Amino acid sequence: MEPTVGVTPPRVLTIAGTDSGGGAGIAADLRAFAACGVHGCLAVCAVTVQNSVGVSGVHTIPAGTVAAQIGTVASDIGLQAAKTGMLADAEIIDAVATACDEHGIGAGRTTPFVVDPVAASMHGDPLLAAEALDAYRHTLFPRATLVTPNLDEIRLLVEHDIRDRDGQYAAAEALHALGPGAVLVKGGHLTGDADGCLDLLYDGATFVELPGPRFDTGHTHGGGDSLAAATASGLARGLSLEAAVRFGKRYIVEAVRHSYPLGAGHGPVSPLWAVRPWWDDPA
Ligand code: PXL
Repeated sequence: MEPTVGVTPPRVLTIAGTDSGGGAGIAADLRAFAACGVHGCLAVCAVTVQNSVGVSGVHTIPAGTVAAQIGTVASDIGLQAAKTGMLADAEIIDAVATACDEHGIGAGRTTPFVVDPVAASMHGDPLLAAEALDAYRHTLFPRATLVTPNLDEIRLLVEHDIRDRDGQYAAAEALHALGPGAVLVKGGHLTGDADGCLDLLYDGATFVELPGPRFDTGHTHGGGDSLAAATASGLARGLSLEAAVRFGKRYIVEAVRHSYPLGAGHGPVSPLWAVRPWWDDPA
């Protein structure tokens, strides 16, 4: 018998929804975790019926079952970071907040917590009950180490209609006032910014501009999820917040560069761009 050689990696929990098309949500998160060298755990909040063209059904998981998934993983496996994706409704958000409090997940606690406030799919299909916005503003944001909204989510959360870089700065301040440790205002949806894609990090004291390339692709499904998952992985690996966000940005630039068409609609970013094709090696 041969000895095994595995070493337990850092563990990261995604609290999110499934996408039957395999591009976004938990499918994206778990692949990003694998690509970033961490072990992924999952608390499923909702099952979506979806393909590359749109979302045709949503089935939410009972809030108590979401909380139980978080608790059972945190108490046994232990977590070095957690992130949220599609939480679907206010009852689930409240249950997530309580479970995080009970298990040391959140800003200033042992386990850093990245909140990606998913509200809609790329096609505009709602993934969040409208009345849940207040739960994000008042319950989850104050517990977050980092929040990572896109421009559409920012419009819903703080009513800032961002059109340029100054708008990104103003929105960062408004979002930070809701209480998270830090804010990443993602510029991916700022279509006028033909020169590139600038994300802005703000921790209440310092602004950090994170420039990056913009790619000519409509296939960015799952991009926000992958960025938040990679950033959470960076935190789990012990990086500082700024270093973890840079790690996430470096990862997502390559995932978008390798994005691919799928089905008749929007294809996904490629979360496994870094995986070496071992199957081409001689056996
Ligand atoms: O990319 C945001 C997102 C997150 N989670 C689920 C989704 C989507 C987008 O469609 O379906 C389950």
